[in-house]
Parts: sequence; C-alpha cells; structure tokens
Amino acid sequence: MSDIVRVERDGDIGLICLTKPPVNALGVALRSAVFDALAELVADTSVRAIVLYGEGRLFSAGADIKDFARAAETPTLPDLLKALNDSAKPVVSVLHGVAFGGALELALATHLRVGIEGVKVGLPEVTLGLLPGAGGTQRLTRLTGIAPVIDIICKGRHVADSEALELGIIARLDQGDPRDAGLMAARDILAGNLTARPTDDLTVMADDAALSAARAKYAKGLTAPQRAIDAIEAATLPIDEGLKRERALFMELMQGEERAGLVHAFFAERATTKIPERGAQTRTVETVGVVGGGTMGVGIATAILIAGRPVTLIETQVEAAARAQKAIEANLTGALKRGKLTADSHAAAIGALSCVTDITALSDVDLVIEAIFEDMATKTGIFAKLDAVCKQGCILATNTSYLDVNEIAEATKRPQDVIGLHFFSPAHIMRLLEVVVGAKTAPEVTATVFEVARMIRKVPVRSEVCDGFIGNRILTTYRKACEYLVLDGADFSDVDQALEGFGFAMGPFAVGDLAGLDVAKATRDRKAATRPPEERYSPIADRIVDQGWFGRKTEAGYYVYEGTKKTGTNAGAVDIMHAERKALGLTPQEFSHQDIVDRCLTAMIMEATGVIQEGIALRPVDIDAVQLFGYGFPRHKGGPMHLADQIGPQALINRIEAYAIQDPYFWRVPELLRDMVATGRTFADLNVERAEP
Ligand code: T1G
Repeated sequence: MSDIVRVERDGDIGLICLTKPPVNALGVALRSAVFDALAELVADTSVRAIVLYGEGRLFSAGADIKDFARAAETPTLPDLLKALNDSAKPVVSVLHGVAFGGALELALATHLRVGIEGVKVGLPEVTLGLLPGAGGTQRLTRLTGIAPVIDIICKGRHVADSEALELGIIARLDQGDPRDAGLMAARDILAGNLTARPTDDLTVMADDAALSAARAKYAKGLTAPQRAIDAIEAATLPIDEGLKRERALFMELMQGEERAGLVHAFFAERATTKIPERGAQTRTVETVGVVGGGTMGVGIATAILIAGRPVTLIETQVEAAARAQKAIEANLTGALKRGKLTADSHAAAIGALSCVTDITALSDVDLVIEAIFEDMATKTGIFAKLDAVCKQGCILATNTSYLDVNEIAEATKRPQDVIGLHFFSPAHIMRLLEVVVGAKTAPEVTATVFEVARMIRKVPVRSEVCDGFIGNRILTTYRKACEYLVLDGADFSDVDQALEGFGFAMGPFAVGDLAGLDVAKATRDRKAATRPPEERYSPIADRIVDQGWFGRKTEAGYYVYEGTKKTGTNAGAVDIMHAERKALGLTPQEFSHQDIVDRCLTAMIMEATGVIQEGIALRPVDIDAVQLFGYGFPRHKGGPMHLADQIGPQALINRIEAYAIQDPYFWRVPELLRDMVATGRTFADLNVERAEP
C-alpha cells in the first residue's frame, strides 16, 4: 500500500489517485507506485476501465525537476507511459489545476482526457532548457497537428481549458470533483457513449511550411526550441521511431549548460522565501497606503491593485494626486489588455483606488509604502508623520534604493515596524523585490511582507542594510569594471556588444543612456567627498554629461538616438574617451570580447561574494535571484553565483590576482573564496547548507 498513490474501486471502475504533495511531481517513487497500481487494476478481472486523477490543488507539475541532476531510475516516465498506452483496459485521465510537462505526457498516454474547468495544460520544458522528453512532441502533435504544437512547445506556454478542448487535447470539460468526472467518463466509455483510443494510433500530416517558419523564428535563440522543432518533425514517423528521436534530442539537452542555468533559475525563484523569519506569526494586510505618486509610487500602487487590495495614495498637491490616478488607471488598462486582469477585476481595481492629499487617510491601513524622492531629511519627515497618523501594528515600509533604513526607522517610535521594500521600475512589471531588514525590524514584519510579495507575484529577496543593499552594491562594482575597461582601451560599444553576446538584453552603456547619465552623475557627485584617493576614477562619463548628453532623453549619450531608436555611436563621446585616456597618459590595451566578459562577471562575483561573506544576503542563490529578476542577468546562465561554480573558486582567485597587478585597490580576493578553496566547497554547497536558515 503506497502513501503517494491511492488505488480504489468503484463498481467495475478502478481508480488511481496521485497523492504526493505539494505538486505530485513524477519522481521515481510516484512513477513506481502508479506503475504498480496500473498493473494491479489491469490484472483485476472485476475492473473494466481505469481512472487516473490527482489529489490537491493540481493534477501534477510533471517530472520531478530535482531528479535532473541524478541518473534516471526505472521505471522511467517513458516506461510508465508505454504501460498506460498498452493497457488492455481504457484509461481515462482527469486534469485539474495544472498538468504541465510530464504530467500532460502522462495524460497523453492514456486513452481519453477530461479537463476540469480552470485547468491549464502545457509542455513548458523549453523554459527549463529542455523539450518534452516522454512523448509530448509525438503524442500532442497527433492530437493537434504540427502548427499548434510548435506554438505550444516552443513558447512553453500554458493552454487554457477552452483552448485545450478546441484543440482536442481534452475530450470534454467538466466542473466539480475530478474523481466524479473520471467515473462519469469511464462509464460513458463502457456504455459506448464516448470513444477512448490510444493516441499512438493517430497519425500526423506533414507541415513543412510550419516547420521551416519555426526554424527561422527560433534560429537565433536558445537551443531547446530548435531541438523541439526537430523532435516535432519526427512526429510524422511511426511512433516508436519518433519517440526514440525525441528521447535522443532530450538527452542531448539534458547535458547542456542552458538546462543547468534555467533549472537553477527555476529553483532560485523559489529558494528566496526560505528566510529565518519564516515561522513568525504574520499580520493581516488588507489595505495599503502609498506615499508619493511618482513613477515608483504609481507602479507600486498598480501592483497592489492588480493583486486585489485597495490602495490609498498620498500626494502633496491635488494636481499631482490626479496625475497619479490617471497614470495608475492607464497601467490597469494595460494589465487588462495583457490578460492580467479580467473586465470585472479591472473595474474593481479602479474602484479600489483613491488618490488624496490628506495623510490622515492612512490612519487605518495595514501597510504603508513610502515612495518619494531619495532625500534623507524628507523621508525621515514623512516617517515621523506616518508614526503619528498610522494605527499600531501598521507596517511602515520605504522604497528607498540606497538610503539607510535604520536611520529612517529611528525617525519613528516604532522602528520594529519599519522595513525596506525596494521595488524595481516599472514596479508593476519587474518581479524582484528587495526586502531590506533593519536592525530593529520585528520578525513578524519581515514574514508579513514576504507574504505580501507572494500576493503581488514578486520574487522577494531578503537583504540586510548596507549601501546599495544587494543589487545596487553589485551593480556599482560591475559598472566600475566596465568603466575601467573603457579607460584601459576597450570601446564602450565593444563592452556592450560583448555583454549582449553573453546574453544581457542590453549592455551597461546603453543601459546608462536609458536610465539617464545625469542621474548616475548625481550619484557619483554624492559620493565624491567620500571616494578613497586610491580608487581609480573614470572622468569620461562626467565629460559626456558636461556636453548636455544625458542619454536617450537628450537623444545623445554614449549613443545617438532618433526618439528612442538607437541610430549609432556618439562620435563626440568616442572623442571624449580618447581624449581622457590621453590626458591620463593611458596606452590603450587590446581586450577580446571574452576578456571583457570575464572581467565584468568576475567583478560582479567578487562583490557578490563579499555580500554573502558579510551576511547581507542569506545565500548565493539569493544573489542569483536578484540578478535574474531585477538586473536582466540572462536566465539561461542561471546567475553570477551559478556561473562562479562553473569557473571555480581557484580560477576566480587567479583572475582577481592577475587583474590586481594593475589595480590592487579595486581587485581584492574575498576571504570566502579562499575558504572555499581550502574546504573544497562550492556556492551550490553554501546554498544547501543555508537552505533553511
Ligand atoms: N518538480 C519538482 N518540484 C516542483 C516542481 C517539479 N516539476 N514543480 C514545483 N515544484 C516545487 C517547487 O519548487 C516548490 O517547492 C513547490 O513545488 C511549490 O511550487 C519528461 C522533463 C506547478 C505551476 O515546468 O510551473 O516534465 O519551494 O512555489 O506557484 O518532459 O510550480 O515549496 O520547496 O512553484 O503554485 C515540467 C514547474 C517539468 C512545471 C505551481 N514542469 N512548476 O506553482 O507553486 S520537466 C514544469 C510550476 C518535465 C518531461 C520533462 C509551478 C506550478 P518549495 P510553486 P505555484
């Protein structure tokens, strides 16, 4: 008797129920249990049909992704699916919640599929750097044809219930309990009112046009969609040949770095919620206040309204409040268009927003998020007011991106209720949320905002207080390495091309133009007084700003633009680059694209290792999550710390020591790297050691 599968009988119907929380992942234990249950029911002469369904909020999330690092154990998923397909008795599968990847493949190997309203199905393996490796490219194609399956598999998209019915993935859509729906379908089959048949009996019409169009579309992208097209093409072959071809392509991808990076990113997104404060009693957050109706305030209010919570936004002037209202409503309309809201939830969100100027309107809210401009005196003033106005137990959060959260907290009589919630612009789109825990922040406050983060579909990452927290601190060092490369001989367009070639959507200098070179200069000027004399300083960016070239907004920065469209490199900026090098007596060095990537990533890893060493970040994987969900680090690379393990701590030390010959102040080996060499540990080991802090 297994505790992860329940075998039942209802008259002449046998039932197999998956009962392995949280997501019925099809690891070897569950596969074996289903395999045995099927054999038992097929052998039972009193059973004439079999129903397969899942317990809990979903049917199954597919293969157990945690198994990928291990050798496949038998029965493999293909073994189990063959047994299902070959069953002498009709097998019905009932899909509720979600059926993704191997879960849909499991269902495709049964003889009829029933969906429960609201179900989503899909083969999202490409999002993990893989392709459906247990028959998905062969059996789904037999049901839908080549063109629809290319769209579903190569995008890794989810298929809603009505479309699944339309495409013939499910034979019918029911409401209510999966078990009952399964029994009904099985009885209809036995009564001859419903036709069940092995998907393998179906054939596929060739569609070369769709295949070549897809090859052209995915040619420049990641490997998995390209291999998926090869597998789909094989669906015109007899099933066994097609399955063999699919499996070979699947195993090729399983060995790939893209798969390793994307699977790491999958778990990075989920690892960050494991915080020391996880067990603390959380507070209720039903109503939210936002102070400041600028870009960040508007985005934050939008994110909360989309999650179904009412927002009261405070601005200083009536006109400013009206502008914020308008901007938020425009965002909500955009969310409606993107399918993030239904017509009803859109109307409800609009109705749940009030933009006012009287701060006492926040007297009864559960959470306040302050998002005004970055000035300490102004922020402490606001927090003193909030302290006076807000009810006891209200959480007071600041969206500051670098100011000292402890200093802000000390402006109140309740520092235990103060925390940093650092959103990224646009705040209703960007998934990262840095949760900056102050020295006096109460554990239940931290635990509560992590729940709020899940509610607004963010990836929360816990950070202690330091200048720039996790993300901006690492960005500062990364940017310095980029600027030093330009001082020493690399063209800024070369640096951008090298990092875009590595996988960043945009290189650092193009990002500078987008963010505004004047904003970055203001930050440099703010820090000028405390900049150590030994620290190298590149004056190139300052000289560019002195020309009034602030980037896209002035249609000139490092590059020139027509509107927002980049049309070329700014010759004036190139002249400044050469002139400043000459003025500093620097002889330009040659840097290959690989040299550039190595230096920039090593700088990022060096600073990140310091962030871990100081305990600012809990684990290396938290750093990866920050970079992946807030700073555009290419997802298929997994993140800088995942990459650091591929480079290895000794190789990193060697690099830093080599770079330090020219600049010993900037390039310094973190003690943690030496310790890792001494103890033979990797960043992945640190993630395991600190998985549940
Ligand atoms: N394997 C192992 N663990 C999984 C898992 C999976 N497939 N899916 C989820 N988990 C864990 C997750 O890490 C978390 O753990 C907990 O379950 C809850 O998940 C041969 C090879 C199903 C929509 O790509 O999309 O089949 O953090 O927080 O937001 O072709 O999870 O609590 O310890 O995400 O409600 C293809 C992946 C696999 C689906 C639920 N399947 N999962 O979302 O909960 S490859 C997928 C999801 C494959 C075959 C191939 C989502 C979800 P912890 P959660 P959620």
